[in-house]
Amino acid sequence: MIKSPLQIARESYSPKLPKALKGSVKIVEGKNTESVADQSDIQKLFPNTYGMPVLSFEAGDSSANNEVMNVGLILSGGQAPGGHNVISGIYDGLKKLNPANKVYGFLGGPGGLVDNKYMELTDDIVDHYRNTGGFDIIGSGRTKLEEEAQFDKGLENCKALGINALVIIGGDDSNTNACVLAEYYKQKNAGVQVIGCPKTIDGDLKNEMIETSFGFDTACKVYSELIGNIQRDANSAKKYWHFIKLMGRSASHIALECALQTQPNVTIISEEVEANNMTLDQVVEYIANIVAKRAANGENFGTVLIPEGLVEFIPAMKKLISELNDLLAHHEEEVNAFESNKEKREFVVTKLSPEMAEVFKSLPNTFANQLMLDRDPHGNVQVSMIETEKLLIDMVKAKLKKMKKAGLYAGKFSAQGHFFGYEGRCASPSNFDADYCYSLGYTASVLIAEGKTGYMASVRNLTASADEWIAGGVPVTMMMNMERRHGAMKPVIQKALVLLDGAPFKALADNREDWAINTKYVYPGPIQYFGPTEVCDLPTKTLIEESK
Ligand code: FBP
Repeated sequence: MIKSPLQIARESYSPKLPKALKGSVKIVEGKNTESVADQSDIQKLFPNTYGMPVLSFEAGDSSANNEVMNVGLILSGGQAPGGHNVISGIYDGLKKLNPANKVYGFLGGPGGLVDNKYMELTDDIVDHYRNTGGFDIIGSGRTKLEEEAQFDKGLENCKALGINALVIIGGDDSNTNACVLAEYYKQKNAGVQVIGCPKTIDGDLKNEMIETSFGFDTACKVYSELIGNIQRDANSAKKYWHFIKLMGRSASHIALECALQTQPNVTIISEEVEANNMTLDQVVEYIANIVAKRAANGENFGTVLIPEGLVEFIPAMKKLISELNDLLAHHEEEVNAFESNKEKREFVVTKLSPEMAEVFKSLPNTFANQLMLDRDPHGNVQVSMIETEKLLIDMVKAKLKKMKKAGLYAGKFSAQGHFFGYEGRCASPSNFDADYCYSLGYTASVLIAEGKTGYMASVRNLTASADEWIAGGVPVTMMMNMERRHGAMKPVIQKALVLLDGAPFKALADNREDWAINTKYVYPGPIQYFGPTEVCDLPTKTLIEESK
């Protein structure tokens, strides 16, 4: 494989570790824990893994197991920068404990465990991937591990390889499944521990003990560089409005972080749209009014950041999507049998409630077609396939036309649409993510050696220097509550949406009127890997605001 000069230089980067992980590690047990909500339900469902204490690591005498251990790794869900460093952290941690320990990677995500597709990781392989982006070392996938038959097959495959522990590197759904698996193996006394690692660029797997998921930092820095570049172009040419949709699934953390980094003219936050019960038309009106105000100052250009999950937070659209999810689950074959989108739409209208049929019919055809696309394996609408940025451009254009007629707008509106998501998911991890991921992986190896199961690796105090980071483990049951999924109440890790009373959102709300009218763009530039720490090692603005 041909490597770029940066890749070659990055190979020798030594990720920074918290000082407690540099030598022998002593485990300190905190208080027993409770789930965030629905305590008695969760306790009943997880009798063997509920209530365990939070663990933190200190330098000191270790009680870790030095016997030979074999560990299996699974990368689950969408790619996030730093996954390879989680793997190298686990690998180095385990090899340090005993060079005879073996690490296997299950291929192509959780499905690899069930289908017994794996490879043994060796020095040569791991060295090749250190500090690189992507999940290509073993691949990822979105197969859901939720049925006992899958757990039993996985156990059989682990036993054949002498695997004593699995590490599942994934988002909230994957870690929920990891916890169910941990409970199942513990209840069976199967001798296979399960540890989770918090991954997702979306930033929505976080709580009191997990300050951020890995990959969020790098992905946001990549998008912010691109937004900054676009803003500079907009401010130079002064002729386009750029509507930029940002990945992040339901939560708007990515849009919010990028807004704090680049100070665009408009930032839509889905959670606020929902809280204010806004209609799509009101969102459009909000944007159009800012376009008109800037035009009055002679500025017919600007930037609008749009979270990809927006449509799901507009109450009428949310209701429509939920009806469509049910409908498509029950009539998938019939819908797919139609040749044209027109026929599909006509069929769908007959199955929706009268109210939602009207909403559906009022949508532009391309948008309605996108809402009918296949769901993901978790039954979610694939928001990355919905071109909200184009929908908003068309609607803002139509609104401005009306405003012009009414004498409320005198300007030119020409817009470009963008969608940033895949550009950042496999980027070379920032120093923050390279260090954080390596520390998470190393932490997972300690949890395994200490015989723990049902824990998620946790590294906290992330706005301090890496030396001062606090590593440990958090029982996954602590993050759980009961939620309705596919028509039944299920235990799941509580998803963290943007908090409207949180410091990062307040930092946006306090400044957005100023940023809307006065051009106050910030141009963050590309991620720096070499150079002064105040340029290269900065955490996200979200973490900085939250730690104030
Ligand atoms: P995870 O939740 O699995 O980390 O995935 C994140 C994400 O990038 C979302 O932001 C996006 O909506 C989704 O994956 C797209 O996934 P896919 O490429 O599989 O459609």
